Amino acid sequence: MAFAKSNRLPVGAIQCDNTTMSLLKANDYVAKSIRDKMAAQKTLLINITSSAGSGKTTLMQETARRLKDKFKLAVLVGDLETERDAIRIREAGIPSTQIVTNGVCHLEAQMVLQAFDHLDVSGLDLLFVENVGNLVCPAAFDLGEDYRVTLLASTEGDDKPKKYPRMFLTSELMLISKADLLPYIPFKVEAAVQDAREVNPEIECITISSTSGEGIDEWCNWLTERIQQKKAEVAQAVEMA
Ligand SMILES: Nc1nc2c(ncn2[C@@H]2O[C@H](COP(=O)(O)OP(=O)(O)OP(=O)(O)O)[C@@H](O)[C@H]2O)c(=O)[nH]1
Ligand SMILES: [Mg+2]
Repeated sequence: MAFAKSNRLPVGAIQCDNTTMSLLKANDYVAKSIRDKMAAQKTLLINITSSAGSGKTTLMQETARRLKDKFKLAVLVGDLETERDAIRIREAGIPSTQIVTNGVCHLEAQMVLQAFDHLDVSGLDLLFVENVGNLVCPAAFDLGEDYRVTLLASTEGDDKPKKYPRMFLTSELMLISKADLLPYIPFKVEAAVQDAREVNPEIECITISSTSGEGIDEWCNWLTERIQQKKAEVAQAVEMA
């Protein structure tokens, strides 16, 4: 199957019905207002997605520990129930607010916008949104992010990029997580990367472990470059206006 990145839909895909389309259009409208707000304050917004339990919150904790003295960071975190992830992230030393979706399997832009009433996002260099753990529905909802980063844990199997293509098609970076477990399980990094690139030839890939620290410097460098790039781009746009 061929994939087109421009409209974030596989070529030849069946369009959803009108009700779903208007829901997604309304979401895109709110996502644009989030994108404009983040541009105005030069905040990089990253949407972190994955299946449940792939290591998103652990990575947020590790990233907080490494970057909190260099940049102003915060995390909005979505889950069906409980405030557990936000508590874990706050324990790592940065602000975090939990969005409880009450059973909804993804975050929508309106939920993120409403959460800004509970989390001070002014002056942030980087805002992460940790999405609900699910490789399906979160792929369809733009949250106004600059980049979508998807974790694929070694324990999930290397076949997932082709089975859940839309998430990998719409992501700029795939993090192969839990690399410390690779010696014990039949996960082939090259196979996962090849499948992800057949879905999305532009996707970048980094192999990481929050446990051993493998790849975490590369991840933090990737973030640092993009924080600086965003500030430079916004400053240039203001100058030209
Ligand atoms: N071996 C290993 N375990 C990890 C690593 N990162 C996270 N874990 C473990 O994986 C489990 C799930 O980690 P979380 O960070 O809660 O995963 P999550 O993606 O935030 O989960 P949800 O928010 O429920 O979707 C926890 O028991 C972590 O300790 C890693 O790099 N290596
Ligand atoms: Mg989590």
